[in-house]
Amino acid sequence: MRGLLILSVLLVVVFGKEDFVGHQVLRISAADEAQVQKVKELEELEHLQLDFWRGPARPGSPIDIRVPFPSVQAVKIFLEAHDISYTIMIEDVQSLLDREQEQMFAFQARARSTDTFNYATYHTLDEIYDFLDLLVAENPQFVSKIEIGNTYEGRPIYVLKFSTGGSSRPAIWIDTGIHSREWITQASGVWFAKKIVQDFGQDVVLTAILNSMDIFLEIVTNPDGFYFTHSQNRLWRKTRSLMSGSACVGVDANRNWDAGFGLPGASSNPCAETYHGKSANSETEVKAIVDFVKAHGKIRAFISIHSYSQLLLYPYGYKQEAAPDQAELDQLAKSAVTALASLYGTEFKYGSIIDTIYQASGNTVDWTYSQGIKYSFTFELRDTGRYGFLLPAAQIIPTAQETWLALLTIMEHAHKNPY
Ligand code: 0X9
Ligand code: ZN
Repeated sequence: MRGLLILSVLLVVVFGKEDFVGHQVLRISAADEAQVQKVKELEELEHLQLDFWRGPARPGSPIDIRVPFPSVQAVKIFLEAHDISYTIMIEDVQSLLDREQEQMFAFQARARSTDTFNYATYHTLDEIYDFLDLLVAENPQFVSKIEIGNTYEGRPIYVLKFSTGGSSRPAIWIDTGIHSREWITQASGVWFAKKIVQDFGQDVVLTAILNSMDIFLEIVTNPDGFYFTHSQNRLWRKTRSLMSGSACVGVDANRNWDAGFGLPGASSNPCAETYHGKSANSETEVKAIVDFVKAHGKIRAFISIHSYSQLLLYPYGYKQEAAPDQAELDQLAKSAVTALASLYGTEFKYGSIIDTIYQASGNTVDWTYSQGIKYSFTFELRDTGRYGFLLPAAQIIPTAQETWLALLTIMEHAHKNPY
């Protein structure tokens, strides 16, 4: 315990990392719409520096908030005064971060092949970028790395392409990590990449898919943010772009797309975690994908992976209207979550974004759907809030394995139902 304390003090002093000592994650159960409104009032109080991990949504669905140490008493008193019930999900955020760091440092050796790479721990940006190169070098006929653009801070943005040949085949797109703090997603992305290489030629379903379609996989979709989660603030969500006229940094890359941009379900406040940015596609990380998808022209399934909450979602997020393909998407989502649950019993809910979580405008899959990509889905991986964004590394492989079954279901459906 003492050692941990010293370690965390050292980290702050030496690297200037943001510390989360005494921060708690509270789970609030708002009983009715009036209580939801009260919680939204809390969100408006900027001095409290609250970080909403989940919600606010409809009454009955949990709202998880990270509360900085100096605000803990005030928030609890506010909730009690309004008779709003809550529980403490995480007693001390920093102690989970310390455990995560210890786990990472225990496995520091740089992998020299994708067989010795440790899939059961979290990795830095450099380690993941090295992994991409190893995978390409080991499978030059099958895997290639495409640079689709550069980040705000100038880092290259890479997409892996898995292709058995042909020219301009229809394709499947998968991205992870557009929200940088959702580490389970980038870690799962790495595992998917290795899985695709291992299973091609072995697994009948995957092999059939790859004999007529390509797969594109963007593992680190927000590289600047991801770098920042390692170097400065583990809980950074947005991009790292600077805004003229504001001291706050970054845009929510899942509110920056050109579908219902700027409508309710995003914030116009640059300091907010759901800030939509000054215009659609203002973020180079978003624009790079937009340009790629348009130039490709044959993306048939687009799957954007987030955490947490255990959900499989389809459009729309920005409006209440049912998507024209709602019935088919709903059936497919049901099959996918059934496949996912078959491995470890993990239960996912499914439905449209707006019905299942909350209104989210300018989100990725509303835009891809508007471009005619029928099989546009978004996942929220494990867990349901015990650890939230700080999912222990021991859960990386099981999470990736179960998610892969759902991905295969969607990819196979897209393969068998060409349009
Ligand atoms: O608010 C979001 O962007 C998503 N939740 S998260 O905790 N991952 O930030 C929910 C929006 C629904 N859309 C997608 N997941 N794409
Ligand atoms: Zn997310």
